[in-house]
Amino acid sequence: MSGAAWAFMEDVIAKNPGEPEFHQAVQEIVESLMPVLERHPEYRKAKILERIIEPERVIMFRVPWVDDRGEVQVNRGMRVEYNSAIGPYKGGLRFHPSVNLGIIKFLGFEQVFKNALTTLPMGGGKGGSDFDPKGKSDNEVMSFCQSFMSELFHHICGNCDVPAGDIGVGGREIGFLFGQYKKLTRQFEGVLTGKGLNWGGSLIRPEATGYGAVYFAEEMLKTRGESFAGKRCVVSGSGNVAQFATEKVLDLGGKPITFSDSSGFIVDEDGIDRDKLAFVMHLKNVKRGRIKEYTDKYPKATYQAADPKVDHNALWAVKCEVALPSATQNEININDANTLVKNGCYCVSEGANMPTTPDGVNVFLENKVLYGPGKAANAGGVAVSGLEMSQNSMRLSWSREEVDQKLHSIMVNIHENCRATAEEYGTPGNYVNGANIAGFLKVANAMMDQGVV
Ligand code: NDP
Ligand code: 2IT
Repeated sequence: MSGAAWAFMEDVIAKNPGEPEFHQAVQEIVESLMPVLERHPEYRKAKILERIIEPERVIMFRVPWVDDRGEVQVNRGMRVEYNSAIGPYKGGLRFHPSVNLGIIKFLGFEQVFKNALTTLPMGGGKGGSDFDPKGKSDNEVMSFCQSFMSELFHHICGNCDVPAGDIGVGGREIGFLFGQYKKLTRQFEGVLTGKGLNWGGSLIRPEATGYGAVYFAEEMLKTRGESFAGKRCVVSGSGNVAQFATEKVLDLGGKPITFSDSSGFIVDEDGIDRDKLAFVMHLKNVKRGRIKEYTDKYPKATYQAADPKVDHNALWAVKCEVALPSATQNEININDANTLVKNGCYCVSEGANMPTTPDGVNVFLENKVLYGPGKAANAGGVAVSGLEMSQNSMRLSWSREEVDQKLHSIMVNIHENCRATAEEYGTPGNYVNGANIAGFLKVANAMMDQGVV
């Protein structure tokens, strides 16, 4: 890192103590942007970088609720309204015990650039809670969601801030949150995306992130005259993104062989076909079970429990050509990246947000791996959220084919924009720089137009 970038980061770390994921996300952007700031003294003068890393607003609140035993529980809720230069704040809500302000800030920060890449008019934001939906009854999840929305509704609306799902927040949670918003405001509006199909949701929204990550990988593979046909694909996670990434890999003739959750992972050397995927979808979405149960149904597959004591994730030692990390941040470290490369993996498309550590990213770049960073590769989810907002405003809904075709062309565009921008700034093939610079330029120019606000 250059001296100027170091000095900048020292200030960021001092001002935002105890937020390592946020520092990590900012540092990557700062490194990518140094050549841009050199070319554009007007951004330096207007302190665009200093302003863009500062959230416009942070809201933190108490979420009290009563569990099934009649006991009072207290969680913490938050919403980081990061940047509204190009549209209303837009980004998901994460419900997971690990949630803290630093994690929500890193996610909100990444969202600003990601949303700009979609070409749709959406600013960036993120929210969530340390609430753990795992093991809770539907009634407890509803009580929590209602209490969470009883505060959040003061801050969101269809034209100002539009949350959606993320880890631990899917169709069930969005339903409870929407119901409470409507009760409190008497407004039936597009204030959340990922809604049910018969009350304002968009076709293809559940599929969009996973499909989009695979469309992005397909574009990267095409630059080397390759396709998914016959490729062994290692997928992490077994939630929304992992499931639909797997579905699209099958559509394109690839061979998905793994799923994971926080307890461990399964490997199915015969390949995960559509019937097996349907089993996983039912297991995870309806039964809310664990991925280990896959081996009860398909005994030829193997299960390995996660080992938090080791400095690698054994999932990434499964031999593959394509890796689709789709669980959580920092799930691929430098050891995992080296193992993937050593075993012949040459395409990594990130369904998750920031799943690779910075030294892991360097391994991919040094080894000329086709590496699609999350803020480009997983932008399909928020892009279809943007399309859901458009349909809500027009009070109509598009067909499955129409939305999928728009998603596909958005992902092709994002890929081309990242590719061309990386080349323009002297780092051909580096999609990290391409995504960071292209996303930044759009937001920075809007901020320049709008004055010091
Ligand atoms: P889900 O809650 O549907 O699934 C999350 C999956 O990841 C589960 O299998 C979960 O396992 C696993 N997981 C979560 N936390 C950890 C952890 N700390 N260690 C190991 N495994 C973990 O979430 P999504 O599929 O929606 O999200 C997955 C990733 O994709 C996240 O990084 C999210 O930010 C990103 N993303 C999601 C988008 C969306 O539209 N949903 C859009 C863009 C990005 P377990 O059940 O054990 O917790
Ligand atoms: O990280 C993400 O892009 C999401 N969780 C989806 C956000 C959205 O508003 O659809």
